[in-house]
Amino acid sequence: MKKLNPNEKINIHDILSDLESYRPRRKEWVWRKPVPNQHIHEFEYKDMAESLENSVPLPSAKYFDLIDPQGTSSITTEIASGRFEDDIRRMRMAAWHGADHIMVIRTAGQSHFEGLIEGTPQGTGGIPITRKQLRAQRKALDLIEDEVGRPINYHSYISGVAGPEIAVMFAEEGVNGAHQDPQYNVLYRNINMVRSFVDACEAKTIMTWAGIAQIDGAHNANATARQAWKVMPELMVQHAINSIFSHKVGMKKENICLSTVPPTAPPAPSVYLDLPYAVALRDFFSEYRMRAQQNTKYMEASPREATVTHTLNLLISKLTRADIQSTITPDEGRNVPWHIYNVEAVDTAKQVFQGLDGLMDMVELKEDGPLREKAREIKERAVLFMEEILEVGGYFEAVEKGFFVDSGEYPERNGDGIARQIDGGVSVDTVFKRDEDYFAPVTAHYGYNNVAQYDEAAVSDPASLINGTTFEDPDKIIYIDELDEFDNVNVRMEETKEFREKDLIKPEAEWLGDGTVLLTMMIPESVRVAEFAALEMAKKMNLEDPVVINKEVLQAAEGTRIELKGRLPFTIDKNTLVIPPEPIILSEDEIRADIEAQPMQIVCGTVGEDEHSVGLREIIDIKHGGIEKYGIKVHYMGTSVPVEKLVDAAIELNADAILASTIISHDDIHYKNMKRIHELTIEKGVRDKVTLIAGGTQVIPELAAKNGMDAGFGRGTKGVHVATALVEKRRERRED
Ligand code: Z98
Repeated sequence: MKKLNPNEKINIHDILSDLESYRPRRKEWVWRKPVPNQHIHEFEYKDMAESLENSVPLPSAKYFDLIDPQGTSSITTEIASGRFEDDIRRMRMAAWHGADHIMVIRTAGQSHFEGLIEGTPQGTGGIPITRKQLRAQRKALDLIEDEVGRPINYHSYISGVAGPEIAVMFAEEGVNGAHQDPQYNVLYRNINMVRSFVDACEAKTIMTWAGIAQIDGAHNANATARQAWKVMPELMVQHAINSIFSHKVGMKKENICLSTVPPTAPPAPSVYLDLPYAVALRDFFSEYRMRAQQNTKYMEASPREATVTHTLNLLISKLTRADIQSTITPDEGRNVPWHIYNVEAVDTAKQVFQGLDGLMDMVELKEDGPLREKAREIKERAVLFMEEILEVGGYFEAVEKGFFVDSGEYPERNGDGIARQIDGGVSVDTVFKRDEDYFAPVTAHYGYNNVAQYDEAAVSDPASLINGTTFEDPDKIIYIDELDEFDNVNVRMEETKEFREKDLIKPEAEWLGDGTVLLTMMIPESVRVAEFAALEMAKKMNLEDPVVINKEVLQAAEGTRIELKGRLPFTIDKNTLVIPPEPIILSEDEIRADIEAQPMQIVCGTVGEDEHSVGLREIIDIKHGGIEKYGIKVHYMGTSVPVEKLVDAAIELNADAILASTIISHDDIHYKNMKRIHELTIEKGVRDKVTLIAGGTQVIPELAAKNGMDAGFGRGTKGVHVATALVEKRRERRED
């Protein structure tokens, strides 16, 4: 396949073509490689990983040579628009920002499907996981990982009624990570427990064969419990059950990841509660991997609040350990699926890990006091919980008795746990004992297969009896393209083709061409009035289907912050845009070097009968990032300076340039003054020695040039723009 060009959009048609013969390049999960004590720019980083070949650094990186150090935790982004073809573009953006674990959420209800589905139907809350969808996304990720220069782990969900079938498909299609936990089936999807645990043996064996990293489902108790911080002992029990079960089935401990969430969020004293829990977990499960999920339970629609909670969660990860760091967005709370906030959350994780690099060289967690006492208490409660499970006869009995997701803090019980029956639930009575002569010539199969009675030599490799299964011989995979002629990617792409082929542009939040925009506004009214006023305003702006997605009270009577989404009813044709050439702005280092090599001095003042000084001070004062900071010597002559005086001063000081600030513009006096300065410098024979620059809110650069200036600057000008012009004009004069 042709390599991706960073300046071209990924071609979804290319991805979809010839999928039948596409084979994934690898199966197993790849961890980041730590590079301790790494030199990047002028810094030594203590615990960062290898850098990327291509990435989008943080905005402030422009002050640091555009470096983009990458932490050692794999960073997850969760993507779930419902259309896998749109998700591919999101994966690329997230990868450029530092995500190397791409989790696609599957469509609502798929965990109850009894088998695999084919084709590419549209999903709700996620995408339907199918072979074609997996193959297309893995193919795209293979290109994206080459582009950014780092392996990208692709991930989705195995738990559910069709777990073993999905596990086989994931192994075949190069999926590298998956959630698998029979307790998830039992508690949250009411799938029969016997079936779930039998299936889990098979699914986990297949995952082991393919090197797929596993994430468990314990964190769901956190999200479901009425008070998430009360279920900490139970969470440890759930982790223990799935972890040791997986290990006994054959999975390597380094591929078993515990899905842990800091249980609280502010206004709770969250770190005080969450840190002992994190420590207790890492004490008990030191050989296993930690997947630190962000708190989702207490996530509201405020992006600011979500980001702060995320940052506190990242601090816990840093103070303890996170092999995988998940990122989550406020979009779950406000139903704006997975757009720019995905990328922002990846940046938040990256930024915090960059900022906290080396923290543990300087601080350490106290070995005594409340941290260790609380951690010990959580562990004790967990051990007692596990002992009681054994006392009542085991896990199944404990589930029947409603031990799990009870709102009491163990050993307290409130009797409101999720109770399931051993002989109840979805797919009950679907487990059958294998026949004595059961014969399964397959790879990575759990339990006995009686192959010996047919061929002794094939016992450890039963698939050899059929010249390999689909695992050894992918050509045996039956690839079905589409089954539904209306609900598929081709139909959807036909509907959106003008956005790919015709240079038409619409904003997008969920799907290509959806036209969704987000508006933020402050309405000086109470929350209820503000909400309905905002909706009315959106209608008057011609936004379709406006919905308020976030309301935050500034003060009950004085004002409300409103965020609103709606759809633009029009498109823009790229070819009709008038885009002026991008102004060249020299880097700060280049300007400084030029001034250092040849010092520069200028004279400046507000000319004519004009007492305004603020604008010019913004341009010259070091405090405001003005030209002084580059080492330019500035002779400020004040306000209402006659143009003759300015020119004479320039001659006397042998200045490189005159900066004339002109605010008043009645009768075009500002342009008349410019013309006069230009003529005076000619009369006095210095025009070719001095750069003339005029600035002010009413100055139009083209008209300034017409009136004899070398450059003119209007509203929004910063010191760096003027410094760039001064350096460039002097260079041009030298060349002449
Ligand atoms: C997460 N975004 O953890 P359904 N298996 C396990 C799970 O934890 C989950 C599923 C399957 C969160 C989502 N987890 C929470 C062990 C979901 C999903 O039934 O298709 O939604 O299965 O990443």
